[in-house]
Order: sequence, then C-alpha cells, then structure tokens
Amino acid sequence: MMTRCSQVNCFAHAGEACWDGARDHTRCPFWSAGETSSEAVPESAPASVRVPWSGGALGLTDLVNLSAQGRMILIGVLGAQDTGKTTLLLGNYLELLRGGRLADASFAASRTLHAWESLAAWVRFDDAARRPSFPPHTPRGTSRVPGLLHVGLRGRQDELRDVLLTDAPGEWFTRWAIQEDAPDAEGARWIVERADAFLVLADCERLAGSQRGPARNNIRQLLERLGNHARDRPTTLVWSKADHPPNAGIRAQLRRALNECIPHASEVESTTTDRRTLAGALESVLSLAWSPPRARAVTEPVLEHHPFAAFRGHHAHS
Ligand SMILES: Nc1nc2c(ncn2[C@@H]2O[C@H](COP(=O)(O)OP(=O)(O)O)[C@@H](O)[C@H]2O)c(=O)[nH]1
Ligand SMILES: [Mg+2]
Repeated sequence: MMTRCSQVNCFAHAGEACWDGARDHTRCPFWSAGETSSEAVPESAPASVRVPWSGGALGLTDLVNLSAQGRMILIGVLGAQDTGKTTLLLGNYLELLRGGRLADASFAASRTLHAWESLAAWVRFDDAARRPSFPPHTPRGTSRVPGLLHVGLRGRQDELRDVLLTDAPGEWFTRWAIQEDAPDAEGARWIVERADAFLVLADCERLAGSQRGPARNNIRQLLERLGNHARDRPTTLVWSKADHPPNAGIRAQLRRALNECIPHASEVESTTTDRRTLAGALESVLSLAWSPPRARAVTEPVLEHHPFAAFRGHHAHS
C-alpha cells in the first residue's frame, strides 16, 4: 500500500522531499489528505533530503514550485548543437557568483544550484595541471525537458525577478527550423510559445570554417522560423565564439536575414575570451524583458448609442 500526497507537485511518495517543507512528510496535512493506492511502497526519503527541491535543472512540474515572489522571465536560448548555448549560460552564472550585476540586478537565489554547479565544475580548475574544459553536450531525450536553469535577481528598487534560462539540446531547434511540427521539435515549440525573450546563437567558428555554407543556411532557416513566432518579443542574434570572426560576406547575409525576419532584433558578439561579453548577450534581452511590456492603448469601439454601452458585446465579436 502506498500513500500519495494530495498536492500534485509533491513527489514525497517517490522518495523526494516534502513539497511543503515538512521534515517528516507523513505528518504533513497534505499527505494525510492524500489517497492510498496499492502501488509498491518506495524507499522512504533519506533524512538528508529536507528541502523541497533537488537543485537540478527544473522540469515543467517544478515550475509550479517557484514561489510567486516576483515576475518570472523565461529566456529561450536557441541555436544548433555546439553553438555555445550552455557556455553562455554558465558564463553568466559565474559572473553573478563573482558579484557582478546582470541587467543592473544582483544574484538573490537559485533553485537550480546543483545543475549550475555541475556545469560549472567543468570550467573550474581542479588543480594547476588540469586545464578547464567546456561543459559536455546537452543531450536530447532526457526525461526532464526542457532543462531550465533558474536565477533569482534583485534589481535596484529591490524588485525580484525569477529568470529561467532554457538549456536545451541544439537538435530541437535544428529540427524545428526544418520542420515546424516535427514530433522531436516539441521542446522547441514549448520554448518559443512561452519565452519572454530570445537569444539566437550563430557560431562564428563554424561560420568562419569550411562548413560555413551549411552553417549560414541553418541559421537563416532558424531566423525565418522564429520570425513567424517572435512577434514583438525582445530578440538578440548572438555572434558566439566571436574570437573566430567570419568573413564580411557571411556576416552581411545573416544580418540581412535578421532584418527581414525579425526587424526589431539586435545583435551582439560574445566570446569566452572576454567574459563580460557573455553577460552582455543575456543583458541585451533581459533588460528589455525586465518589466512587462506596456499595454497598448485601448481603441474605443464605434459608439452607437451610449458611452457605457461602447464596450458591450465587444469581446463576443472580437
Ligand atoms: N573558441 C571558442 N569556443 C567556444 C566558445 N564558447 C564555447 N566554445 C566551444 O563550443 C563548444 C560547444 O559549447 P556548448 O556551450 O556546449 O554548446 P551548446 O551545445 O550550444 O550548449 C565547447 O566545447 C567549446 O569548445 C567561445 O566563446 N570561443
Ligand atoms: Mg548545451
């Protein structure tokens, strides 16, 4: 026999910590209200598991657990495999840990410290002999998708923002760019539908190398696809790995595609050789998404009889 918590977001029955923070989840009132089923009894949660989150990248259910302490901003980080997405995110995390500010805000919290730290472990020196290496590829097909990394930021007016950054496999976006409704592009569709802002990465190293033709076409395809969905959401084209500059022709072609597909988008360069540029890339969209977009002026419908009746039935017809 097994008892499940009555809170849908609680995974205490699976050996994780109580969502409500109870030290002994069997004493939690939500647990007592839960139903008993005939599933096998799992191992009970180890005493060390006493916080209601794991610290790993967030899954979709976990989002509900972020307290509504401030505005939530979802940044979609788009780009093919190996374009430097994870590196860019990590650069921002390390910058915040150094005490740096991001979009004029400082680090306040993270629900995904464990995920950040396991990525950061790859770029920190373990000893003098070991050179830091970049994080491994973010694989496709993990069960908790998309991987969302969280930082809580505090602005100048003490306002809090929960910023969620997608750390998704590049294949999702490559598939989505080619075929919008591809089943394995579902993660890309999820991100594009919900994101408050976008970073699109163009890998300068590939654009400067022998594969520059296909690389240019892939980015152009991604920009065209995103152009159909971005609406007026802040978007930046990031020339990543800018320590390998592509030739002026390729740059001009992509710039033209950007202007045609997403006219309001901006451009920045980023490179790990100048860490401030990694923060600059994120800042370019975060500062715009920090405050909600202003509502458009309401256009009064045609006044037929009486000002009070002006909006009557307006919804039903729109
Ligand atoms: N030269 C150079 N290489 C970079 C830079 N950023 C990332 N890389 C390289 O790009 C590879 C892929 O980076 P990663 O962040 O894992 O890409 P992702 O697949 O888009 O998440 C890494 O192994 C690094 O070798 C950069 O600014 N300059
Ligand atoms: Mg990655």
